[in-house]
Amino acid sequence: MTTGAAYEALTVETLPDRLAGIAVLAAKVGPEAGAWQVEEVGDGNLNLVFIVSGPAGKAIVKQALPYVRLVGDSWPLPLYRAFYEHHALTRQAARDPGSVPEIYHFDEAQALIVMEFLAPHVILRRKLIAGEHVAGLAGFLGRFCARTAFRGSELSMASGDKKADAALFAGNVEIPAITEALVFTDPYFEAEMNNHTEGLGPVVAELRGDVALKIKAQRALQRFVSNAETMVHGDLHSGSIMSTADDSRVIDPEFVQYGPLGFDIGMLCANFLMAYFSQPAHRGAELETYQAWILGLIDETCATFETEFRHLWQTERTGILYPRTLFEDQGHDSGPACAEVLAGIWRDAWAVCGIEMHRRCLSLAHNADFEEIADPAIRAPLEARNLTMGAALIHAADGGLTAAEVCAMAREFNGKDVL
Ligand code: SR1
Ligand code: MG
Repeated sequence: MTTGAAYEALTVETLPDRLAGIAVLAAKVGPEAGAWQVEEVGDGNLNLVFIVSGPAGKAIVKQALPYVRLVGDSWPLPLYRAFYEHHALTRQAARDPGSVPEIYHFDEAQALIVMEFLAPHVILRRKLIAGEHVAGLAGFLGRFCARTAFRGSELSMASGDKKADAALFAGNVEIPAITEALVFTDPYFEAEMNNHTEGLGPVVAELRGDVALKIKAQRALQRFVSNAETMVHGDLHSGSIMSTADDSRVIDPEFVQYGPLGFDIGMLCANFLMAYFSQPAHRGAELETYQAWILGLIDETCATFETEFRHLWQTERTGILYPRTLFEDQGHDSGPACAEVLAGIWRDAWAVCGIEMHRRCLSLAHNADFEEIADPAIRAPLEARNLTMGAALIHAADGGLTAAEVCAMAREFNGKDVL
């Protein structure tokens, strides 16, 4: 068993010997570590991910590396992110039961988490690229975002508990710093690690020359770093969701921090929009119906979020914010207060949405939806639609945008020849 030993990255060869002493892993996979099969399947930007299989079943071992995997050891990254991921998963499991994989074991020194092997789940982004449908997806994600947002905030939590939690997660510094730079800032100037598809030059120049846009993006960053409203997942894109045809789970909350209530749903909608704009390169005859399904996801995810948030407002508003003593107990309807909180959530969400649409085409770490379009002459015009809609969203975010209006914008930009 590894507990107490100095950190060492696992390999396919060393894993069975090194983890043989973890009783819960042996119980899930089989008692003879020599009979385990190990495969490294990590395709994300940061970590090692192993599937451990044996006669009794399978488990996942996720281990942090001391550097950014995508870049190499020239970019060191603290191992402590596994500690925060473990705490985030624990809280998400409590706030939205069944939404995340079950944790079997956590080893802080080895920065590793042993957790449930999800099968036959695959990364949602792969399904969206392949044109597959996932029943119940929007309901699941809308509820997840609303429950984790509401139940992690002072709308629900006791003030002391929330402050203690915010203090705990405040130690996660370098990982959110990636978001501060890569997501909010780098897209808007020629940052060192940036890259974009050839042919996008005029669109990129226009974005970077739009000072009002930069101010709005920086305003969103200001809210992201200073507005500790709730515990956010912090990286809720379609690569952080695993689905079957009718079941989904959220994974990978290592970018956890306290942040704006609307952050996660904004980032999520951006990833649906990028799936939408990239579809012409991935689909044939089914293009229109599949794109309509993706926009339907946005609509339904946002509607479910609102419904669930309002329900929690009525049934679980036990924190210091907008207390019943101040409203219902005085014979005053708190509905307008809830509407105002929701309006603030959507302002943040749509700004983040536009910014995420920019960073995945301009900064480091693009997404497969566009990257797997091999021909730049096909990719560039689709990314251009995505980039220009992102800018329109950021500009319009303060204006009370609804999900239906966002979907209408997407349809409009989808028909435009921006380049
Ligand atoms: C250097 S890390 C790049 C990206 O990968 C993660 O999944 C986050 O999305 C991060 O922004
Ligand atoms: Mg991740």
